[in-house]
Amino acid sequence: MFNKLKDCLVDLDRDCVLMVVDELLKNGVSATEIVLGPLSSGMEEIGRLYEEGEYFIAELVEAAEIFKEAMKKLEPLLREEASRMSSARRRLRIVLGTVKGDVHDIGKTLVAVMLQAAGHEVIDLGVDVDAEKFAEAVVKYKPHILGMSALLTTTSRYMRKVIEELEKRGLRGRVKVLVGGAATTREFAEKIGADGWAPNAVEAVKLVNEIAEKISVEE
Ligand code: B12
Repeated sequence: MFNKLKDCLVDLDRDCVLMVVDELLKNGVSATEIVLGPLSSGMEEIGRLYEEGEYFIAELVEAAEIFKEAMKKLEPLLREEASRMSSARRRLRIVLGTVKGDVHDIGKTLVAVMLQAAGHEVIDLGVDVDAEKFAEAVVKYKPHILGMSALLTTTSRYMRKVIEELEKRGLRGRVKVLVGGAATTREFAEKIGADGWAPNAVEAVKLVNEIAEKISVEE
């Protein structure tokens, strides 16, 4: 049924997606597995079809809408599941945003939802966020963590600029910088001087919880 769900999404069949999501839930599959499994790999496949010239921007828009509609049903369950996986002793404050020039927000929002559900405070700056705005948010909210998302190769390079802006303003030592999004890798994160990287929302929560543990031990 996982394959069926992925196929329904790739075929942009909204009704089929919602129906199979219901069936999977009825069969006891977790919302986290559904979102990070077939729905995410369906989006990846849609990206591939776009790259190969079979799909166009209209199909990407449609896929995003279907994904968001499925999320309406899944989000309350995701929150419940993420709250159960939380083991952090300390609630951290996280400023999150998609970097300048990039409007992809599905993955970033998913990370925000799961982090909040795991007990952390999230300030979501939205999309197309420039280095100045990130730096100002660090001053204003005093977060423990700054999280950046990028889905485009071109915009992922901007993450380095944000880190440089923090350095320039003497703020770099105040926050841990985490990066993610389809255009990033662990190696990339290391290269630009970030403190961490995660491939998906569950791993992002684990990473933040690890940082929370370290902070509470240090204090
Ligand atoms: C849907 C989509 C769109 C939608 C976005 C709608 C929206 N509201 O987000 C729309 C139609 C707007 C769009 C536009 C474009 N897109 Co687009 N899009 C996609 C697609 C198909 C799916 C993205 C998605 O939502 N995935 C599902 C989520 C759940 O996964 P995720 O984002 O990766 O997030 C997870 C992890 O990465 C991680 N994570 C994410 N952020 C963070 C942050 C932190 C801190 C951490 C720790 C973890 C983390 O956790 C998340 C949850 O598990 C991808 C394909 C792909 N392979 O990603 C292409 C893709 C990203 N798009 C692409 C392109 C080229 C474009 C356009 C340039 C097309 C054009 N010519 O206009 C524009 C750019 C617009 C812009 N300026 O941003 C390319 C990018 C190629 C590249 N390497 O640069 C891709 C890869 C498609 C492809 N294969 O060619 N797109």
